Amino acid sequence: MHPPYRQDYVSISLTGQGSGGYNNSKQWRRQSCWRKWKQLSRLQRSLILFILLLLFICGIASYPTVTEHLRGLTDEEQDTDSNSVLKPVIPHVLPEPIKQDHPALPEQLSQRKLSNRRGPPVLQNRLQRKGNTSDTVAEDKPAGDQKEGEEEGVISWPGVVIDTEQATEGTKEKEDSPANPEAKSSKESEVSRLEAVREAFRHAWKGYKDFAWGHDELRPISKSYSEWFGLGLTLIDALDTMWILGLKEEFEEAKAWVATELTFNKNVDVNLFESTIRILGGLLSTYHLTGDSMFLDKAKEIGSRLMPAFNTPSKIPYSDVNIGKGTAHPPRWTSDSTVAEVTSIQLEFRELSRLTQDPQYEAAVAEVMNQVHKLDGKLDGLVPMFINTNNGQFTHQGIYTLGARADSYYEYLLKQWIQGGKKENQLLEDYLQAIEGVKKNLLQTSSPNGLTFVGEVSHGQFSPKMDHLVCFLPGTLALGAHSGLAADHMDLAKQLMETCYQMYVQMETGLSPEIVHFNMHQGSTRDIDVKLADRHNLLRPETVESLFYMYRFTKDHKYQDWGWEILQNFNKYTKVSSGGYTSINNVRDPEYPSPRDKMESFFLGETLKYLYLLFSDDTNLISLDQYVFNTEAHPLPVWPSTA
Ligand code: DMJ
Repeated sequence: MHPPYRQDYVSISLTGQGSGGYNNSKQWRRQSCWRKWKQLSRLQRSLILFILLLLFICGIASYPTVTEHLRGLTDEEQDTDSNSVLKPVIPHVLPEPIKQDHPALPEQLSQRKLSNRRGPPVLQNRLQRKGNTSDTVAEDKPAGDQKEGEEEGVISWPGVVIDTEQATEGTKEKEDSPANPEAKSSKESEVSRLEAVREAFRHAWKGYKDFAWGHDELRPISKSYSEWFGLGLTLIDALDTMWILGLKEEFEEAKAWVATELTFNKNVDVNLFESTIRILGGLLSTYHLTGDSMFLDKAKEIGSRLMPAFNTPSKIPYSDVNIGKGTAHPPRWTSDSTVAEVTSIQLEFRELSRLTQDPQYEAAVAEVMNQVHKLDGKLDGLVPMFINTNNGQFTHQGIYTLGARADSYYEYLLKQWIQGGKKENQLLEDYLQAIEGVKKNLLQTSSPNGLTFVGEVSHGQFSPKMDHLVCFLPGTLALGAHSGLAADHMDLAKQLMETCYQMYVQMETGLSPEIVHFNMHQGSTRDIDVKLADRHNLLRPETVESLFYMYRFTKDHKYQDWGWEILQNFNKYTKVSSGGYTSINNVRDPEYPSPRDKMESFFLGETLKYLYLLFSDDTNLISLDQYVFNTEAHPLPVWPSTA
């Protein structure tokens, strides 16, 4: 919540004698000032001149400090890497200063209502909004919609107040800027949007710091926390985001916690995939960005503690590892692992081997890729969702999806190929075959507006179901096209990007549900249906992730504008006034979105990071020719060519 805009004035009045009459002529004013000056005593005049001189000198003297502060860490502070054997591939990335050329006027900003326009004009006209927004909405509002004390623009939940007027606090743009980007200069718009993301991050961080410090996840409504692995998951996931956003103070306090409090010598079961992408990935990328070997040491420790997961009959890793005891096991009810999980740990373990010169990490994850490459049971390159850790075969065959349990398998085929310098042909072939498999088996268009979507196949039957998770695909396709693959991948990326955006814009809150179903029948009145159980939003990143890639490669500002709308809606419906953001249960009810009381670590690790990168026009801020993002948005270097 923002206090009302306040401006402080310091005034010096030169009280002159004979200040009786008022004459508005300029000449009179000039003469009058001069007369007043002359009427002052010599001492008074000297004092005033001395103060002016002093102010001038202070201004000059503070200039270097201010610029240094904006630049983030000084060179000496960054260069703490003298102990590490291997250096980062890419010189450390300095947080970019935010150039506040024309900071938005707070009083302008606080007055304006959040503009909540939905959709690109063309499609929005085509879509029949009425039919698109109602049918499957269940009433889950508590009795008495308008709660006591509720004002216009303020959503109240028990124990929480979300101020819808504070959306994108302090940085709102002129009315209708998404539809009218010329309303402000593009530089001005860039600066204010970047600052809005930083503001959102600070707000999320405040909640984490106040109520969940050192724990895994913030529960912002109950002002408490939840523990998953007991490893400060949010803090580690957010490290490189803080670095990239230039939040030096927050970064330093988090770094101090990692250095002094974080211990992996704990009798705790962790999920191999989740701890690899969030913890190992987060530590490795922070090491690369900062050059601080403390992060590499921590990465080595968690990496080696995760290795028991690979001690299985098939060498396909178990899902869970006890990092204190050095034991691993599958989930209690099965000996299967999830295909996406065992094939989306490769970027991190390969990088760990490169940095430590210890091949065991890379060998373990390469074995998994080689086995999956040869397995029967694929559909035109599409993989099933489960794999058995005893015999190394796919199980529960017949279901093919780009959503949960398979998604990042496809992402990591392409990204490993890029990470390794585009030499590993097997990875590329599997990726290209899979994309053809998507086109042949999973791609359809909706009715009435012809949105291209990726459905699922279940035992030969097509289902028009699409997870929000699938929205990583436009970005991955665009990255492939940028990396030299077929240009039609970019065409498909653009179509799917539009669809993912529509998954937001067609909802009453402007936020996507977890899963949608597309209508394919002629005569349908709406393209998108949402089942009652699928209406939640977990603050997921996939759409803004893809928007970032699309903007980087096309420079089409509509992608930034779409991301801007999404950020505003996160601020409007998920921001908790006491600090933090919450996932919500119902994206179709703007009056009662029903908070779930959890801020996932990926909101800080991914969602806000991708939004920041989306709004930045600096293509060197994590260059996509130098870095490849892991599936948790942690940038790892593309390996230097050894040829
Ligand atoms: C993240 O942990 C990763 O992006 C993962 O690949 C998928 N799920 C979440 C975000 O939605």
